[in-house]
Order: sequence, then C-alpha cells, then structure tokens
Amino acid sequence: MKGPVTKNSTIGEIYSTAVGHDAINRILLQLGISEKWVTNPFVSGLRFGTILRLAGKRIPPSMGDAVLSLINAESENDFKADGEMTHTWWKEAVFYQIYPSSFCDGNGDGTGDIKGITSKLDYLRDLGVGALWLSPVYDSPWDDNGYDIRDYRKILPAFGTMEDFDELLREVHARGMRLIMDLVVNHTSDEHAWFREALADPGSKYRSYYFFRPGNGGGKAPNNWTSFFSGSAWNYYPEQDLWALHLFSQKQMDLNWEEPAVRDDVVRMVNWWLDKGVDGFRMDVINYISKEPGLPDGDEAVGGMMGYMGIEKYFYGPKLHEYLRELHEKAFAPHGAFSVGETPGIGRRMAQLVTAQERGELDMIFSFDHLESPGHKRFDDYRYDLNYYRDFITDWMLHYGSSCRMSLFYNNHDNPRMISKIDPDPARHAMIAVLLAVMQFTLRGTPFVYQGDEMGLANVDFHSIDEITDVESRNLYAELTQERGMSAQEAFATILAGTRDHTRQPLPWNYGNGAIDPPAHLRQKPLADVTEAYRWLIAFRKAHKESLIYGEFRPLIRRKGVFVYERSGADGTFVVECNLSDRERKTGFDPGGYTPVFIRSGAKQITDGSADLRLPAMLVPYEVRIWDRGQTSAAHP
Ligand code: ISL
Repeated sequence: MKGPVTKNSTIGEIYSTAVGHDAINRILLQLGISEKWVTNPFVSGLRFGTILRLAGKRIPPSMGDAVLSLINAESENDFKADGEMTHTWWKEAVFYQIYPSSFCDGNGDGTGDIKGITSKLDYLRDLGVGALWLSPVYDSPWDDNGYDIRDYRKILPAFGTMEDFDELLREVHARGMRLIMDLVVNHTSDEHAWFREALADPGSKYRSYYFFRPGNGGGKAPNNWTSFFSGSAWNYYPEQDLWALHLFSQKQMDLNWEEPAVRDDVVRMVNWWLDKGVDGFRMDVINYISKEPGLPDGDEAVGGMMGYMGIEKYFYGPKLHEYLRELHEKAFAPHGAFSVGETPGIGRRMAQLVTAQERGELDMIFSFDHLESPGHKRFDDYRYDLNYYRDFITDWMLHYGSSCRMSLFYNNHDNPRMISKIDPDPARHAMIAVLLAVMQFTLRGTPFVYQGDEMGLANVDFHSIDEITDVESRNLYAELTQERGMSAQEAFATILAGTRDHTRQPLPWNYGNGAIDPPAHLRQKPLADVTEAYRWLIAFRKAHKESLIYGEFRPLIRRKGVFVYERSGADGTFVVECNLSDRERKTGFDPGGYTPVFIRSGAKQITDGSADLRLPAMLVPYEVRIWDRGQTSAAHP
C-alpha cells in the first residue's frame, strides 16, 4: 500500500496494512461481528467512506478518522513472516506465573513471600515448569498490588529481603529453570523518589520525567483521557496549579519516555537486574509508553466503544518501535535476555511488527483478544464461547509466521478464571481445565500457566464488596453506584463477574497449617487429576519437541462445538480431537490407523496407553483425545 490511506481507500487496502487490519478487527470484535465480513470480496472492494456511511451510528465518522490517522502514523509495515524458526529455551519452556502475595506463605505471617516460592521449586520442577514469571516483588505502597513501584532496586519487606531473592534465583537456576521479573516502567508509584522530587521542586530534573501539564481552563484537566481504574487520567496538584497524568490508579504516575534521561534510567535498572542473573522480563503495558505528542483529546466514539477515553493516542504510539529497539539494544540483547510484552489492544499484525525476530524489539507479546467472546467486556456476566477461541487461535496459528512466537494462556492475575467463564457448573471444571490444558500444550506457542491453573481452580464465591480488595474493582464499584445509578446489588454482580480478585486468592496448599487462610467460603479444592494431566501433558510436549513445539499445525475439522487439528514434525504426527461444548458431539474424525495416547472423557482420564480399546464415536461434553499416527508410543511419558 503506497501513500496515506484515506476515506477513498478500499476496505481491502486498509485491511492490508498492519494497523488497519488490527483496528478493523478490534472494532468488529467490540461489535460482535465476524472477520469474514471484511474478507468478503464485495466488502473488501468498497471504499472506507462508503462503509462508514452504511454503518451509520455504529461507526461514527470520527472513529473512521481515528483509524486512518493511526494507520498513517505507522511507517513500518515490513517483517519477514517466514524467517527461519530458531530454537531457543523460551520457545521450549513452559512458563508459570507466580503472584507472590498469594502463592505461598513461607514464614506463616498470613501472606505469600519469596521464601514460600523457594519452598515450592521442587513442586514446579516436577510439574515440568521451565521458567517462572514473578509478578512484582519490589518495594511498593501497594496501591495496585505492587504494580506501583516505589523503588525498583528493593524488595518489598513483606516479601523478604534481597538475600531471599538472590537465594530464590540461585535455587531456580540450580534446578535448570529460569526466572523472569515484571518490568513496570510505563509508570512509577507517586511515592517513587523521582515523582516526589518532581512534585516538591519545580526546578527538579525529574519534572520532565512525568507528564506535568497546566489545566485546560475552568479547573478542567489537560485532556479528556480516562484512567483504566475509573475517573479522569489526571491528578490535580493545587500547590503547583498543575496536573499530572496517570493512566492507572491515582498513585501510578505515567513516565514521560520522550525524556532521554527516563530511558537511560530504565536501561540502567534493567541491566542491574540482568547483571544479577535474571533471565528476562515480562513488560507491563509496554505498548502504552509512547504517547501522541501534545496529548490530544481522545475520540469520544472510540472511547465509548472501548470503555477508555484517549486509548488510541497511546496504545500503539508513534515511537513505540523506537523505544523498544533502544531497550533491546542497550539491555536485552547484550545479555541474551528474554522479553515478553504485555500489550493490551494489540492484534496479530501489530504483534508481528513488534516481535518478528529480525526487528529486534520484543521476543513475544501477550495479546488479550481471545479472553472475551466478541461483543463482551470483562465485567459482563456471560458464558465464554470456545468456538470463538478455536477460530481466533487457528487464525494466529496459520498466519503468525515462523519468525514470531505466540504466547498461549487463558489466565493471569488480571482476569477471572476462564473455566468459570466457560461453564459455571463446578462439576465440569476439571474436564474443562484439562481440555484447555491439552490445547495449551499441543498448539504451537509458549504456554504461560497461571498459578492454580494446574489445580483446576475456579472463581471464588465472594459474599460482599468488603471482600474485594482490588483498586480497579473498588473504584468501579464506587463509579457504578455513585455516578451511574446502579443499585448496590447490581454493581456487586458486575464486580463479581470481572474482578481481578478471583485469581488473586491464596493457593490451597495446606489450609489451616500456618499457610494463608482465607475464610471458609473462599477456600478452594485443588483437583489432583487436573494436576496429573498437566504433568503428563507437559512431559508429552517435551518428549515430542519437533512436532509439538516447533512443528506444523493443520486444522482438520472446525464445526460448531468441534475442533480437530494435527501437529506434525520429525518426531511424530498427532491429532487432537476436542469437544468444545457442553453436549455430546461426533467430531467426524476417523481414527483408523491412529492410537489414542491421552483421553479425558467425563471423569475418566487415561494417560497410560490403556485406552487402546474401541472408543465410542460420540464425545461426551468437553471430551478431549490425543491420537498418535506413528509408532512412537514407546516414547510417551
Ligand atoms: O487495558 C485494560 C482494560 O482492557 C486493562 O486490562 C489493563 O491494560 C491491564 O490491566 C494492564 O495490566 C497491567 O498493568 C496494570 C496492573 O494493574 C495490572 O495488574 C498489570 O498486569 C497497571 O500496572
């Protein structure tokens, strides 16, 4: 595509650009419309302006302008989709995310800590985990559970000391595992020394580290951007008559990456940790670090659709590539360190531009577009549609290319548990957990297990808003009840559907024994058969690296409620047969000549080859089978 896109460009032309492709898909996703709509030749030949007219109020003209300006701001559309698929540890490892405050309590004070994590390393190694991602353990006033950092080089005393951390790192490495930290550099805490100095002294060099701006007249904030955690994205400081930007909580102040000294300080800090021996970083909202110069108002229509005003001005900002490359060159590359960016809002094509291996930006990203069914937001109470996941993942599998690597995950500390969203019936959680695990460990990509996934943990049954501690949920509850006229009951139901607290509950290691003990109604039961399936599947993935980690992916059958695909490589050919639905289904797959190697059918789970009997053609709800086409069964774990 040459030259700028305009309203006279065709949908096909717009869709052929990375940003156009992802922006259109994003809009369709919000509206709950299938992507097939755009790829249809008739629609793809229509002019963008015509579509906007036809869409009427659903896509107002200003939203069209916002999309065009995003596309035209991106000058880089090139990457090598079919570069050689290199073999590296982070493609082979299964990652495991630890949320330190609720993982394991090592000193019996009622909260998780670093010693607790160290005490579970044998468990994690035996599960087959190859790398840990540690959510923040840095010194923090804990306004956003550690994602508000006060001192990047200090451990939060409640979690232990730097010696405890060094010991953890040594013990991780001694077991042949790796450890990555969380890098939170879109913002710091307002208690960070930089922000305190910036606020105290107008002449301080730290003023330019943040976005201090005069108001917009009449006591109005500098622009209309809203915070992810409710309300305006600006704090007012009356003593200075200035405002400062915070995309997240009022205590998480955005760093100004335009300021070279900020980037130098970040590089120094990252190198400090890498010199210590950590193996890489998960980079918090890293796609938000470049804001459009002048911080212009966000488009009302885009903001209304996405739920956050201003987002199109920074989720894929003009200098994102430049900043990522600088960080890669000055810190990650010299250490051979690994990076995975947390990049909300980024779709497949933008992801290719930030992760294609020859571009030297990031190794992988987390995209979140698979976490909600089309037309839904996190706080909606609805049933997640696995048919959507099948189509989403197939699209990425087929088009992401060999020089990009996908992260595969269903859960993290920012979302309710996926198994509850798929089916609220607890009797079905174990089978859904295993179905998800089978896909996670047999699709092409790097799996990220969130703590407790391997125990089949589900959402918890909070009884009242007083049990909810997360700043996002608490702020949203106040907004819903005080500004949007919702009853307390309705607002609580909304919070219950989407709160991040579901996945931040203590792991059920050993209630009542000095561990972190929640009240009875919040306790969960670990499901041993799910853990067993995880162990088997991770070992299976490792035993068939060429096919399952690096091999080809071929979708075989995709029908309502059904997903059958093949993975193949030098060490085998496997077919995975899934019933994605809550009713019995025939998939249509003919297993003649195949041997079943793993079956989860209702409560039955077979991993020892004894399934070598005739299996019924009908799969029970959420049943999953793995078939082996070769003679390789001897090599199964
Ligand atoms: O974009 C969002 C809404 O669609 C949010 O989900 C947001 O992008 C996401 O929560 C960002 O998460 C990360 O940064 C936050 C922190 O609270 C989260 O825990 C962290 O994972 C601010 O640091």
